[in-house]
Amino acid sequence: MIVDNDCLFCKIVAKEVPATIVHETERTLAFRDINPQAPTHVLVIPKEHYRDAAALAAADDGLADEVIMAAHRIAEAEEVAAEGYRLVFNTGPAAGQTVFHVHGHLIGGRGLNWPPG
Ligand code: U5P
Repeated sequence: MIVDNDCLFCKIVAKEVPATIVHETERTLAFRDINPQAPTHVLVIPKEHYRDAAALAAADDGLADEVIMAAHRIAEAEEVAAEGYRLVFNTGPAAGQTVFHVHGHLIGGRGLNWPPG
């Protein structure tokens, strides 16, 4: 498994940094964002280190699907799936990516504007 020892989210996967984990599978992990932007704001990640969504999809056939399905299951568990939610993969600094371990922001529980800021 690819691990980056300097990566904050790899440390969360290793349980070296605390996080409020809401969902875990063999290859994915999901935890609450420490700075939530909505009533539901969960970060969904592959345990393996990939810098962004494109690197994940290119490197491991099927793992991106697992991340997206995990997000949907969490949305159902949080009871935001029926009304609708957003799943955002900020990709690159101009898009606001600050942690370079791919993560989907699952955001829901309130009305969401479009276009985003
Ligand atoms: N974040 C956490 N836990 C941490 C550090 C950062 O949840 O220990 C969150 C930030 O609040 C931010 C996200 O929403 O990680 C990184 O998202 P992005 O800006 O890289 O898309």
